[in-house]
Amino acid sequence: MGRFVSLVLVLSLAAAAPAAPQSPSSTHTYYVAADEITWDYAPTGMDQIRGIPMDSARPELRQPGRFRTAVKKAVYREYTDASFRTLKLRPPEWEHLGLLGPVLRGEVGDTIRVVFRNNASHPYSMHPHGVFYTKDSEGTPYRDGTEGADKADDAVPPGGTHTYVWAIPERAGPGPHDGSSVMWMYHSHVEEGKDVEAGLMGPIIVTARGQARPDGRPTDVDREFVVAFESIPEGMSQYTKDNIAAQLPWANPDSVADDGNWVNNVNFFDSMNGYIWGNLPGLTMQRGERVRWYVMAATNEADFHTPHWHGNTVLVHGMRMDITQLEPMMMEVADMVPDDPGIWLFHCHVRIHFDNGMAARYVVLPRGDEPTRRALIAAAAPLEAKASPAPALPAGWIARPDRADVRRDQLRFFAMGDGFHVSRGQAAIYYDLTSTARGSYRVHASFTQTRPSSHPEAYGLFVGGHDLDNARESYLYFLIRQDGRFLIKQRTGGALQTLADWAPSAAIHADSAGAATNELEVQVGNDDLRFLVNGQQVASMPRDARYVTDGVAGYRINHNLDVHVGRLEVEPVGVRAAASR
Ligand SMILES: [Cu+2]
Repeated sequence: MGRFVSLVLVLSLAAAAPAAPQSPSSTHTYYVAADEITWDYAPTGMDQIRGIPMDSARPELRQPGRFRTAVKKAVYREYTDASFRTLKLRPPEWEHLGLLGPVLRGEVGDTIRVVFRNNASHPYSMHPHGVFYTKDSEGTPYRDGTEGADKADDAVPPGGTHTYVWAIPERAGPGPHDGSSVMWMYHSHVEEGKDVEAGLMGPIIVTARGQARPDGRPTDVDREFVVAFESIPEGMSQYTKDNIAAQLPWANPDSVADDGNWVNNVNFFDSMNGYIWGNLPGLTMQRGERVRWYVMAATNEADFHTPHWHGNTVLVHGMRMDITQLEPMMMEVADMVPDDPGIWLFHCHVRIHFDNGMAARYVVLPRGDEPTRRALIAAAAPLEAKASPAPALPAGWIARPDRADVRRDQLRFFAMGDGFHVSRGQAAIYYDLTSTARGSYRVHASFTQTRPSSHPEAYGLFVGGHDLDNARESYLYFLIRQDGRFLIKQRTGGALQTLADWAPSAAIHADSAGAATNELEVQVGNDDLRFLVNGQQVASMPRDARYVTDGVAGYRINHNLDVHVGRLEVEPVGVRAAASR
């Protein structure tokens, strides 16, 4: 590093999980609505298991009477408060829940309180398994000798609201042969079958007393996944008639019976969390982590499943397995400590289900083997990146698109592995206000472009950012692109000043296939600014007052790119420089 002396201070900007503080015997309040949505079982349009377009992969999807993969459904969605105006964005680690409702959780001794709003067109409810409920919080209409307020929970009418209160006594928590946590499901139970097939199902995770971290994860678990194996007959949902009317205009919705009809028979979607053929995103973990899988099955006579993990084994009730079993509405917990890095199949082993797309992939990243990590992340990226809906930004991160009319959901920047992934989207800068640097410092990060962009688009670092939330925004940026060229510019308000126009450099790893990794670094020294790619200096300029370098550092990624970025590291250098400012 020449005269630069690295201090031990390294700002590692990991994606911290949002923390929900848990005090002794707390009540956890959730605002959950039943919302009608269009759900796509294959949002990437691909059979991701074989890597071919869904149309050519699955000709049976075009047979008469078959719905497209996007159909009307109802799902449980979490809102920020009782106004039910703002959806609570799912953190990246729960993006894989897909069709499932939010994770409701607590420790033994706590209470879960759910304010439920029915935004749908049918009466729905929330019926929990396992936890303690009184008759006004059971969510099921039947002749149980109750009346009045004790019936308000049974079937919440469209537009109605009901608050369910579920206590978590010892008998709702882990038993003698369980680990530190167990999962229960919740689902709508007005017309139980049709409601569940419509999509209304979700998980409750109960952790033993005193064994949950602030974010709810058990203290002896590093990563949790919830996967529901659901053979969903779209011919037996609350929305069958709507989907026939929308998709099969030649059929008469009213003449189609609910059971055993042709629409039912051809429209089974054998899904995992509502995804078929490997479209389930986000099952990524590190070698050696303590991973807890919670699996469950849906409600109908086809819901007999045998979840099978390739590549690694699990412990179920203390017994070693690589496959477990589920009967309708059953729940199991499987603990894995993956020792075998790779992209692995995770599927139902019941042949008719596997043949019909009940398959996903999970990724085990090695520790320390950087080339293999990057290769795995790149191979898994096209799937992760096109997951639907758009994942939330990692905690603490801010995106500023160049254009004011770009919506948040047009940007995809999310935690992946130990860095971040940016895909498609619009040109933007991404930053975390904690990565502010002053004086003399170096900023660096690795960038892996995972596939070519149709026209060379640029990505890289920015430094000296200030006023990033208003029209006076200013920052200095250093970008590269897939044709092996680099650029240095400064943005001040609306004005752009070119400091070094696009020029080729042999230091840049350029690959005609568009998949290359480059380490970019900006060094702000006492007297000059230096710009390095893969450790080689490609440009330098005197440090003077025209270039503002004190401020926020971050990433700049232009549009139509798919780039994995490593952690941004900001290191102060040179004690003399720091002291002089
Ligand atoms: Cu199955």
